[in-house]
Amino acid sequence: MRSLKISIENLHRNVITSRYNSFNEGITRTYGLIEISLKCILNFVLKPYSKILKIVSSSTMIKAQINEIKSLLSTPKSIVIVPHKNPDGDAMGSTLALYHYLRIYGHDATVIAPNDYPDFLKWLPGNDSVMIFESDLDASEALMSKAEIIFTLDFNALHRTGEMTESLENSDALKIMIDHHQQPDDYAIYTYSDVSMSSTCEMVYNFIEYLNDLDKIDSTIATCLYTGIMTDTGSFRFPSTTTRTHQVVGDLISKGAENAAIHNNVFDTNSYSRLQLLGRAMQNLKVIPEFRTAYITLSQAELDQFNFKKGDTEGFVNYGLSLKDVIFAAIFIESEQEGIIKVSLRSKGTFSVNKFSRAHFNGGGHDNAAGGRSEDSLEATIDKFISILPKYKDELSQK
Ligand SMILES: [Mn+2]
Repeated sequence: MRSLKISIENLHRNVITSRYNSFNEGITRTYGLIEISLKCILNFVLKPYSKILKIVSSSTMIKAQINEIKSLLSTPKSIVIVPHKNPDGDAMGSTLALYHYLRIYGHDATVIAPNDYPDFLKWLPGNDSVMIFESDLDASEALMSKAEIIFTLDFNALHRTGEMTESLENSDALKIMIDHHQQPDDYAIYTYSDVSMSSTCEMVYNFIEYLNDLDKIDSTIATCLYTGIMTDTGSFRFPSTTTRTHQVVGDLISKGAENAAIHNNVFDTNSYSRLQLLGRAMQNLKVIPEFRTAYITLSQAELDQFNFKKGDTEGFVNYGLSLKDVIFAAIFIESEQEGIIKVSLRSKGTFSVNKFSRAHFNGGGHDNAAGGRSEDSLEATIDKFISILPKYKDELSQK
């Protein structure tokens, strides 16, 4: 069984999959019989073992798909590139890197973000070209309706784009997904999904490599990709950081990414009020030693008191995990505007916060980093959280 699992996982890794045979213009979306039957067999055989993809391809098919994408991109197209709602460094880094890459070939490409993102990402090259769906509805809809291709980056299901979901669902554009989150939905013609990847930015690097274009990566693209890999790996310390990640990052530095400056731009731009808010969050930190769990709360009143701006609480949850012996950390942030409690979860080792969030907080993500939400009050949400922990006693007492 073990060898079967390993070979299947190898098969899954680094594959570009497609559900349809699509040709140059993406108009003829006829099912390929061979592909379908292979898909059925593989889905049936793999189901019990597969965590990564429902659809897989053989390596020859990967090549065929790369060639299809290559020919698709060989003439200038109208292209829209979409990150998830509340975009982070990886989402903005990957979409902007792809934007710059596609522009080299004369494509009419635009990044449309579902909503605004924090200031610490606004220095990214190409930032001024980003359209915000929420605040520029008509122009965004116009671009999406004329788009021939839509790339969706760093998310696994269309509803992760919030208000943009319907427009994306209704769009006739050929969709290409590049993402590292678990359990990708089936909406794209081409799905490049790999949950072992550190970041979508590392995958965009691979994607450009598949297209034989590493020499097209200039300092601008390198800067965007470096930013996303750095932020999604917690500055190269999360377990998803591999030898390959460091090789990619090394190459990006040699192509002109200024690593020290990028780190400074992202992490050393705190406002005084953000540090004060961090101080409050640390005072609110609670530890439950029995379950090796730590959690933080921030109420709307506390956010207001410290002049909260989007992105200010980014990374706060990780402080819980920095406690000795703690392997599960959570932060609960009240949002009066959305009428919810935003939940952010982190873990070390094998305890899956993705599963935990899917089961209890309407969310998901990665095994060691996930998000979620609660419609209850802050107090009720905390009560619920604490009451659930005993169910996970065995997993949480792992050493
Ligand atoms: Mn990511």
